[in-house]
Amino acid sequence: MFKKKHKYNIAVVGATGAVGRRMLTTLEERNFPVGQLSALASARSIGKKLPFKGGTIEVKQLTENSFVGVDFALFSAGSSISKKYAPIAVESGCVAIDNSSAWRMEKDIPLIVPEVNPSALGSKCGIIANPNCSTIQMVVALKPIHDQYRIRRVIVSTYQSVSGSGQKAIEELKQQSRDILDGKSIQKNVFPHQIAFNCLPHIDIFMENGYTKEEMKMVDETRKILGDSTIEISPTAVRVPVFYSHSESVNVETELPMEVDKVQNLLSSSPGIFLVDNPEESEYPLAVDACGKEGVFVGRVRRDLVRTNVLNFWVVSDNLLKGAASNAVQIAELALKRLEA
Ligand code: 25A
Ligand code: L14
Repeated sequence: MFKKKHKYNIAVVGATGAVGRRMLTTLEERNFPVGQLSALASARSIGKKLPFKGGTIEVKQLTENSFVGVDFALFSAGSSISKKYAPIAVESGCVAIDNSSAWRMEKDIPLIVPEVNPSALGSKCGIIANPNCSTIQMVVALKPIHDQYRIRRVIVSTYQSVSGSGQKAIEELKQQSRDILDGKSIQKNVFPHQIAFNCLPHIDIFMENGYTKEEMKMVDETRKILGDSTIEISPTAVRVPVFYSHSESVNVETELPMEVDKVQNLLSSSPGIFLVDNPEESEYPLAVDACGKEGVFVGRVRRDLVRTNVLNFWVVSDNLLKGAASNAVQIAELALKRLEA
């Protein structure tokens, strides 16, 4: 790996996308020590200008030579690009932080949420995988509960915003909403059904077991990140007509009995979590409030009606930030700390 420096050269692959743009703003907002920055995308976007630190940077085409002299490469251009180019980046001496699902479940690839399993990074810094957005916000909330009470089972339903499917999906929700209100017929390109004024229990592809790949990512990645393959997880992933932030209803069963106020205190003192739990004043986490923020927001913490070792809560986070760009930049910060230690 590269040596400790004052500033680091960064490449963002997929810089024009919904996540790539947030990677640029997050590097800026978190004051990452950026030296040279390259914004890379497909040939379609050559010459396009993206805002960075008060100026603009010009988008270049991704090629095999894009990583020469680069220290950190942040990928968010889909799995096939990551499969091909992340090894090339590592070969050129980069730490490659990958937001796609391409490398997450590979045995030797660390899958990191800095608040949850920083030690899994180890000293090896080749490809580092950024987990699935729905998984990240859930494990940030589950980690303190698991440490204290030992989780046995999780039943989760997600309410996922359209921005998870990229910029074209955001446009599709806008256009369908306008067309329906104007009494016109709608176009479907990104989603298999009308998404405006509708809910689709279908994210990513269906697997042979009847679950979707998004649901299975939540099962497999949660176990890998929490380092416990015995946790039972029962997921349902649903796309809802919301632009930004994913929400989740989580039912968690633990080995030891829990008390609501103790769990609330535990959550509010845990890294990355903000407790918003004042139902008398109609205060609970909301997608529109979480949008643009880096935190994971938890509320509606309540006991199961009968059992003392089961709780329900509601967790919301910006899928493009903590679910993708912010977590990726935090991983880069963690890798830097290891380097400087
Ligand atoms: O294959 P997968 O894994 O299923 O992933 C599919 C898609 O999901 C998104 C991402 O879409 C990805 O392509 N995605 C992946 N992980 C995600 C996550 N965790 C995620 N979304 C949310 N959370 P996307 O549209 O957001 O970004 C696609 C980016 O990849 C670049 N790209 C595609 N093919 C490439 C490539 N880069 C290099 N080589 C290739 N062969 C793609 O670049 C984009 O940056 P582009 O040049 O094709 O740009 C697309 C054009 O889209 C417009 N646009 C995008 N965002 C905005 C926008 N316009 C205005 N505002 C925006 N915010 C631009 O016109 C841009 O030029
Ligand atoms: O595995 O909400 O990171 O469509 C990113 C986008 C999962 C689906 C991933 C979405 C995908 C997600």
